Amino acid sequence: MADNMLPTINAERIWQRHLEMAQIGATPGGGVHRLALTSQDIAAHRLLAEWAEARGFAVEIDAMGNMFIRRPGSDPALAPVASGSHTDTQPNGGRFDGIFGVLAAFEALEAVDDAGLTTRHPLEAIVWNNEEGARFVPGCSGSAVYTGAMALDDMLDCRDRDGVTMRACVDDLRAALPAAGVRELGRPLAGFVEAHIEQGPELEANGNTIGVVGGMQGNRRFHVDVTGEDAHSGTTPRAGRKDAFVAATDMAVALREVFWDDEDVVRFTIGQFDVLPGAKSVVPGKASFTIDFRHPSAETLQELGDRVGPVCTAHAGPCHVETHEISSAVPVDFPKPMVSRIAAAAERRGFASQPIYSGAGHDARYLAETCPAGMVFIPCWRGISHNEAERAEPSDIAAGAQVISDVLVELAELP
Ligand code: HGY
Ligand code: MN
Ligand code: MN
Repeated sequence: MADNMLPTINAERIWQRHLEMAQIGATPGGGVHRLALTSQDIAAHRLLAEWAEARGFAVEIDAMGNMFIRRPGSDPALAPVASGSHTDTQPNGGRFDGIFGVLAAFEALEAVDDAGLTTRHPLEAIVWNNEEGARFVPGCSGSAVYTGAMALDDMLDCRDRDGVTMRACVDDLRAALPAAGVRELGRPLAGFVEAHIEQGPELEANGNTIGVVGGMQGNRRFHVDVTGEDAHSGTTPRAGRKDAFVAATDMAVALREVFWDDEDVVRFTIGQFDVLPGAKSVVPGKASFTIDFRHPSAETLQELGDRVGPVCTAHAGPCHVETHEISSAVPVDFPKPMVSRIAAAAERRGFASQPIYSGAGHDARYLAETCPAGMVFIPCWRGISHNEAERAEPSDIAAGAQVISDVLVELAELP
């Protein structure tokens, strides 16, 4: 298709849609609190579905709560070409993480529709359920169940901290969108590209607009439970204590040393740390914490990750410790033809671009196991993300959406 035939996205429209979406779950600090399939997240799905219905696009939901918005192609027998990301956020998330990829995908469908273009393959904009894993652990369960990397019933049986199941939340989503069709789980896609803010400083530092993502590092996540004995803080001698906080902090300090590398490539984070009963005059009998470990090397992930259990046991003292591996994902490289296609699309549009590697995890990781997949990054202010101060510029959002639209249109013409 001649370059001048490629539809042009509407920069103002996609920016206004970001501002509208940012109202759903808006926090006083300027961020967004929209945990997976809470009423706020369901409201975001409903708003998107309203926009889709106004366009005459079909809306479907699968058994894992993933939502698919489709613009038909000339050959309905062909698998859809898709783009998308997630609407759920971290507890104090930003206004662009995830939602930019969803709105870039939707804008691509709208630009093609405005241009009156008939594509061979259907085009789809997808909202993957529970990417962040802030409410239901593990994250990316929507895309992982879609691709078969995680089991549907296991993920539907997951409970949040209040004991609510994912299954009940998917039912709530379907009840909120009664007009949505039922999508069978795992229907193949002919290709998938995801747009996302970089969540790192590289593009901004280099003055580039588009990051052509070559791959994504792997991860291993653990939950560590330490059991000691509640005791009176005034009468219990140190020698007689089974202080779970002391044991857990000894473990954390020891783990930080094990995961310390001078090259600063290892990403080791203890993001949740709970102490019970949490009373100032009670020696804690329970402590638990999470480990989020990431690295680009599968061997290092294996070697260092396997040390979590033994290190925790060695520092348990008089307490008992159990380490559970919550989830793991190997590093992924996107197929070269897709990476080149994205780079060429950015080049044709004259966007300053560079190759880049993703430190963050994304749904495209799982899609890459089932179809040609790739990612497009845009800069975010100082690389800040998972933070209410997260910020992206309208011009970069428009550029990212334009590359997504161009790539989707090209893919939709392939046999
Ligand atoms: O944690 C991640 O990498 C993603 O932002 N959920
Ligand atoms: Mn994200
Ligand atoms: Mn995120």
